[in-house]
Amino acid sequence: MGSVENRLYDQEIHKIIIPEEVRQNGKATNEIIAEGISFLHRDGIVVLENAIDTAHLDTLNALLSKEALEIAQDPDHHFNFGKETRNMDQAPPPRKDLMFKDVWCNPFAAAILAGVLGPRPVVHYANGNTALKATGRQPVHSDCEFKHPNFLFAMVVNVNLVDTSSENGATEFWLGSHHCSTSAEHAGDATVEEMFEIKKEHIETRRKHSPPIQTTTKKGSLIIRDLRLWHAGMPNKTDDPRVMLAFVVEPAWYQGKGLVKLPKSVKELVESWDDELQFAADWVDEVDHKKIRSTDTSFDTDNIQLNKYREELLYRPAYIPATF
Ligand SMILES: O=C(O)CCC(=O)C(=O)O
Ligand SMILES: [Fe+2]
Repeated sequence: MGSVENRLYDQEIHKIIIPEEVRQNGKATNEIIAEGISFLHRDGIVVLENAIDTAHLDTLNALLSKEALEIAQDPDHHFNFGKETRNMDQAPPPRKDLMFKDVWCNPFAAAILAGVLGPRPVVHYANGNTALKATGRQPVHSDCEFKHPNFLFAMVVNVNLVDTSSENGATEFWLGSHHCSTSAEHAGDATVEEMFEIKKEHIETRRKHSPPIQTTTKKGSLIIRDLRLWHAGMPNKTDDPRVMLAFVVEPAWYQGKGLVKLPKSVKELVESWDDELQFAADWVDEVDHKKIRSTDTSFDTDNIQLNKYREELLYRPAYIPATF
């Protein structure tokens, strides 16, 4: 076998198609769980197709694509990686009639997540990324801007409310990059952006054998990815906002710092999902979802032992060579 750099790997994002009767039944089979876990470990990403009732997504999209234009006018609103990418935070409304279980606590995603993170994983973040018409793209980054452990500790569930393709800004993913993604590969700490971005030399080395992929997804799909996976928001060339919800789920033992701001009016509903996914929530009287900011949260841990051994757990052991 030649060296990694002499070969081009023709990678694809693995898709699991949930049969319609299984989706309606809402119970993950061991086959779905095994396939999901396996490809998540291998590639750091997997897509579940036909996992969500598309009528739920249509309802959310009708509301959120309208709100997107309003939010974009707010001069204080946060755009990810600069205003020219036109990629902004946009959270789902935490309203009982709009908190569809197959979106907020998808049973197939929950079962796979329990398989990789341990029982009753915890949701620490519920927000979204909306790509408005733009020409600029995001830099390649991972969503871990802090000194994170060199093992799997958080997963993102992305739910696009529409079909996606390179036309409307489907996310670019770097398959397998979670295997070589430690804090050392990040560009620096001079700016917040640098803390997220991956060093150019590592990106170019990896591009030679495993170039990035911008896959198409059908409405009704959800994407699960390792928080360490390299990726980038891409320009939406159309006039319709591409709204993509994002939930970050962490192991119960990790004791993540992040809290989802939720109104007390949905406490009973959310707690009824406890056996599948728990929510680390800040229960308040009222939530304006249009003001939720990704910069107000952290995917870091409060676990005393993980903090005690943080420096030791940051990097791969010296006997495992770094390959990008
Ligand atoms: O919107 C996307 O496709 C990805 C956005 C993203 O990765 C980010 O803002 O961190
Ligand atoms: Fe990101």
